[in-house]
Amino acid sequence: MSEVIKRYAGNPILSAADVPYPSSLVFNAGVCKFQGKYVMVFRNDVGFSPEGIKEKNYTNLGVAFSSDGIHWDVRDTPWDLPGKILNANPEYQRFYDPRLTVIDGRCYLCFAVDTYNGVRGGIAVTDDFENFEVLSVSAPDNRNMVLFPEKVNGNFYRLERPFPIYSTGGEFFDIWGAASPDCRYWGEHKLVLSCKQVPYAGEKIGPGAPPVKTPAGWLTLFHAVKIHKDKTLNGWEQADRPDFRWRKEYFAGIMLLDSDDPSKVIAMSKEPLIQAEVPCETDGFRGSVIFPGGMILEDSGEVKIYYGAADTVECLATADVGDLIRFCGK
Ligand code: BMA
Repeated sequence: MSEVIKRYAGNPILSAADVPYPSSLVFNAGVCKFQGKYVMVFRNDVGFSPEGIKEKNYTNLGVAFSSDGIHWDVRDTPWDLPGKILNANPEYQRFYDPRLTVIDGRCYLCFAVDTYNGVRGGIAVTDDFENFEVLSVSAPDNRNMVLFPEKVNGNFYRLERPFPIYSTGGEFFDIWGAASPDCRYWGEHKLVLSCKQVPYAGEKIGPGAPPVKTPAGWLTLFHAVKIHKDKTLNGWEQADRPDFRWRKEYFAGIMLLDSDDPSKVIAMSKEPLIQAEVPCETDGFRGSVIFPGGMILEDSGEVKIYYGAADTVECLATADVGDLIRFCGK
């Protein structure tokens, strides 16, 4: 593990036991500071247990609030955003992996949505985590969208992860960037980071948390996947199937993108920032999955990093912003 991050001693910071409605897996959350509070929108999967997956399983999005970014109060009911969008368009099936970015005082939610036509990446905007407006939904297949917290050269900017399966012949997927004048119409698509450039993983990568602005550039987390051919990882997803074993290790990586042109990587750590090590990370539905979705830079220079662990719980690690920049190689 990198020496740069410190895991919160009370991890996980949120799990199914904290949720006042049906819940089995709580993970891959987006987190931001909004109107004086920390807000988390988390993925809540229902109907999963080590004894088996129930026929009726589903995913919804939970909302939690906190005054310190560590201890969370989960709102009484899930956010009916998926239900409302579903009523309007039955093509959409399952909403997951939310990311939150505050831009000019409004909170933007990026989400992945499984549809009858493939996985699509959507962006909605909200002021109260009840009402919302969907601004755009990408063509399939695309997910892991994150928005930058301010406009760059007058445009909204996002990172995303398309899945070009036919050209790559496997799970070799890269991080792309795109710009938009209004968050609805997207263009200027550019390759930002190829999975081949990440020495410790090599298979698919994807944007993690919305980037944070620093004097050295945009500090940007991503996830990177190594598919082990020679060993299996702990995971009870399909414990009843002896022919299936979980083999995909997910790391959190970190890089710096150019302040004026975020399609340019100016530094990237050759080592993972977070690798699964402790039991709540190595053991669960899909063990050894570290999936960062939130990063907050405090005035003190402390950076809070929120990550889903083992597709089962939500965890927190902290680091000093200067150490993270140096860790990237700057
Ligand atoms: C990815 C996404 C994430 C998940 C990860 C590991 O493809 O589905 O939601 O955390 O796999 O299972």
